[in-house]
Amino acid sequence: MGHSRTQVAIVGAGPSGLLLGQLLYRAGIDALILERQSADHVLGRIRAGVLEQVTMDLLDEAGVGARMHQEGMVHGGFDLLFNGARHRINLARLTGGRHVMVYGQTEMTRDLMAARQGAGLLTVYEAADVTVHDFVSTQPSVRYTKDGETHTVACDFIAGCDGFHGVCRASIPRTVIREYERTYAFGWLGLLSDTPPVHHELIYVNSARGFALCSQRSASRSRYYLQVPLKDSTSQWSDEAFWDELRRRLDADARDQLVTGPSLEKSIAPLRSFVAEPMRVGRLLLAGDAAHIVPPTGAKGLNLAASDVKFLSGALIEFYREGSDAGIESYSERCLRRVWRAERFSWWLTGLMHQFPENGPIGQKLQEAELDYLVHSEPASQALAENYVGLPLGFGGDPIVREGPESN
Ligand code: RFL
Ligand code: PHB
Repeated sequence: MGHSRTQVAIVGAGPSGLLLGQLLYRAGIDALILERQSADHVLGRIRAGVLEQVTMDLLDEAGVGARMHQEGMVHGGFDLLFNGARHRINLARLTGGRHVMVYGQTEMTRDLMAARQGAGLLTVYEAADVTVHDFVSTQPSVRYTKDGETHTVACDFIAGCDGFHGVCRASIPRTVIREYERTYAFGWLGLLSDTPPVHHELIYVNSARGFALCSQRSASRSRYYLQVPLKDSTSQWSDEAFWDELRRRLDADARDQLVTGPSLEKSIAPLRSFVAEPMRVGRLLLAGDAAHIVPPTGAKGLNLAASDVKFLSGALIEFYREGSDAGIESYSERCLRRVWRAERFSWWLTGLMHQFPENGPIGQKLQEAELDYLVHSEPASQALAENYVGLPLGFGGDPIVREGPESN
């Protein structure tokens, strides 16, 4: 049985864990990362594609932003397609010049892994049976098995970056943590292909046949999604069936432009809205999908993970440099304010864009009326754009109260 010590034990080597590890390393704080899967498995998961400014800035701060700036695609807008017609949401104009970056989570993870390896830092992949202990004390520890041997790591803090199905949140007594959840009756069937994207920006589609999304990873690699019933499996969806259904949900122009090809990957992701409160119990701090899930419609999941990590790394750096636990104490509250705003936005956009059979034809008509309002009202477009590019980290000071002469 091996014994060792680190300052911060990080469970999970997804974007949250790797980004936290890199920021701590640059601040001179020692961290060990434990990951259940192999590195190849982690890189094989095709997930997010849209980064907000907060995430881009944090990648720069971690010293891993170079390839993103070179290869990522800056998008100043996206299209909403409904009632057979497309309308552009001009993010840059509506938000005073802000934009998003289209750069795959896979590539971001690859950059973080390379930086960690380059710095000679330890990530234990295929760490089995990870357990967390004594986190409501100043001497927590984590235990894991690797190649049949059990290891105990003593630490000051445990960072639970182990995603929705991880062990960290599950180890917190139910009396201390409250979970809010909604599951949806449909999922997203995603297809990745080496074909040029149908459009230079993203297209979010509301159609009577269900939601669709046209996204991309590069000038020659596309990512498409279809809303499908939760009971569907990928084996029911041949590439042909996928492309046929996508064509049916697109407008005539996009249908003509669409280039199809063999899929490189196909998977179904269930949709969920979920928040666990609080995000810290003693010296166990949850970050990213371990604490909250949003349906992917608003492209917020990875970006929320990044803002959690920003707050968490800041709190830990403050603790080690200044001996202050103020940042640790306020961690959960600071994160949750931003989390709930992103939950609200993702919930709303999901409700607006997907088919809910229980709402019947009137549901479809109401969605179309709201979308029509959204693209023709400047304030409504602005609210959409402001949320899509990402609310600023410190957003939320005093409420804005405007008083005109008529309010006397
Ligand atoms: P992850 O990526 O799930 O990583 C958690 C890691 O922890 C490991 N783990 C364990 N390790 C040790 N011991 C255990 N007991 C463990 N249990 C689990 C896991 O193997 C894994 O490696 O969570 P993290 O780091 O918090 O990152 C969150 C993001 O991955 C997620 O929010 C986004 O992918 C969500 N998301 C999107 N977010 C965006 O911001 N923009 C998007 O455009 C976007 N599109 C998406 C998405 C998620 C999707 N799916 C598949 C859910 C599109 C899709 C289809
Ligand atoms: C993606 O490219 O995977 C993607 C883009 C935008 C979203 C969700 C997923 O809202």
